[in-house]
Order: sequence, then C-alpha cells, then structure tokens
Amino acid sequence: MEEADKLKRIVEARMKLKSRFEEKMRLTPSVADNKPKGSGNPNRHGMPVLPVGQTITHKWPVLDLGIQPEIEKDEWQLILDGAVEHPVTLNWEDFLALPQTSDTSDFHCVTTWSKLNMNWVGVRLLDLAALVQPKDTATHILCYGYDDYTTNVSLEEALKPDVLLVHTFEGAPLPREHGGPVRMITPELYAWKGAKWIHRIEFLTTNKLGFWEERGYSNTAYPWRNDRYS
Ligand SMILES: Nc1nc2c(c(=O)[nH]1)N[C@H]1C(S)=C(S)[C@@H](COP(=O)(O)O)O[C@H]1N2
Ligand SMILES: [Mo]
Repeated sequence: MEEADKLKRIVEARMKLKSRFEEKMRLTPSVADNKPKGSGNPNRHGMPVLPVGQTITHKWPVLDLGIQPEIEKDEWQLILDGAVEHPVTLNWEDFLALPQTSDTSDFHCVTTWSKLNMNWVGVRLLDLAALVQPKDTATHILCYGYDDYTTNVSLEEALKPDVLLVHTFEGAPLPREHGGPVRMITPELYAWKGAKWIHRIEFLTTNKLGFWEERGYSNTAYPWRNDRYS
C-alpha cells in the first residue's frame, strides 16, 4: 500500500477507535477515581504522582524471567493478529515509518519502585491498532515477548495515548536489558503490563491471562488502587 494511503487509513481508523473507546477510557480508575491512593501533587491524568506503597528510585532496576533475548533490528518483527480486519507483520523499517510519538511518563513497578519522568520515543498502540483495525468484538490484547513472556491488557487501557511501543529512551536506543529493540510501556498501570522484547500483539474477543496474571498478579493492575494481586 502507498504510504500516503496507509497514513490516511490510520488517521481515519484512529478517530473511530477513539470515539468507540472514549467513554470506557474516561471511566478507567487512573482517570476516574475520586479518592485515588497515593501522595504528592496530581500528575497529568489527575492522580497523586506517587501511587500508594511506592518509593521513588533514580536507578532503573531490571526484571525478567532469567533470559534477555538478543534480537537484531534487522531480524526483529512485530506480528499484529487475532480479531483484526488487516493482520500484518511489521519489520523494523515498517515500524519506523509509522507515526512516531515522543512522551515523558512515569513507570510504576509492582515490586514497589517508581521511576518518574522517563522520556520515550515510539509508536502509540492506538496507531498500531488503527493500522490493523480491531473487529467490533475485540476487547483485549495479549502481548508476547521474544522470551515467551505474555501479558494481557484491556483495549480501554491499551488505547490510551501514553501507551507506546518504544525503541528510544532518553535519546538513545532502548538497552537490551530493558527490552530493546522494542518494548511496550503502560504508564497508568503497573509496569509488568508492558512486554519487553515485544514480538506479537494478539487482539482478543475474550480476556486471556498472561504469565504473571496466571500466577496471582492482578488482571487489571491499577497502581492508585494498590491493585497488585488477584
Ligand atoms: N518480555 C518480558 N517483559 C516484561 C517482563 C519479562 O520478564 N519479560 N517483566 C515485566 C515486569 S514484572 C516489569 S516490572 C517490567 C520491568 O521492566 P524493566 O526491567 O525495564 O525495569 O517489565 C515487564 N515486562
Ligand atoms: Mo514487575
């Protein structure tokens, strides 16, 4: 497809997705809760900057399942499939040709550290969804890492504008130990919802649990509700 046509399709589909999920997004806890748990001034979505039970770190701890896959950019692929109209597999070049978003957001790990003001560049999950067009029946995604990690996210969370598949952190390529070449970030949910070394996003018509969700972590993972375990 011509690049211009592709972009036009993305812009149109993005608007439709936004209006389809607008109401649901407005009702999500990290926007709607009127008694959120935490401390400090309100962040940009109105929540206390530090969620309950969290401590600020200036370092950036590394968490994984014991392997850090080494994926070269020229062999990296992102599969977008499941309940979508136009499944695709993107290579590195295709990925960089999509609209690029830069954003600064916070990172809240369930193991109680938070790292604030992290600057990222990447592609909005919203724009990837607009490219493949989730079917009307789609409600969740399941993200797969190259290390076989999985994690599930509802579409009203995944389509928020701060959910990105990032390749750049503070102006440099995302380090391998943090999920490079590309990982997902979910600033309004605990960070385990963001798959490192991301390889596949499957759109689902029912919720399916991921790796930690099957092992007792919360399905929903709302930091300002202390929603860590199920
Ligand atoms: N592919 C993959 N993604 C993953 C994980 C993992 O083990 N494998 N761990 C998750 C957890 S539990 C957290 S807290 C964050 C940690 O990201 P960091 O190592 O960059 O701090 O990545 C999440 N994404
Ligand atoms: Mo974690």
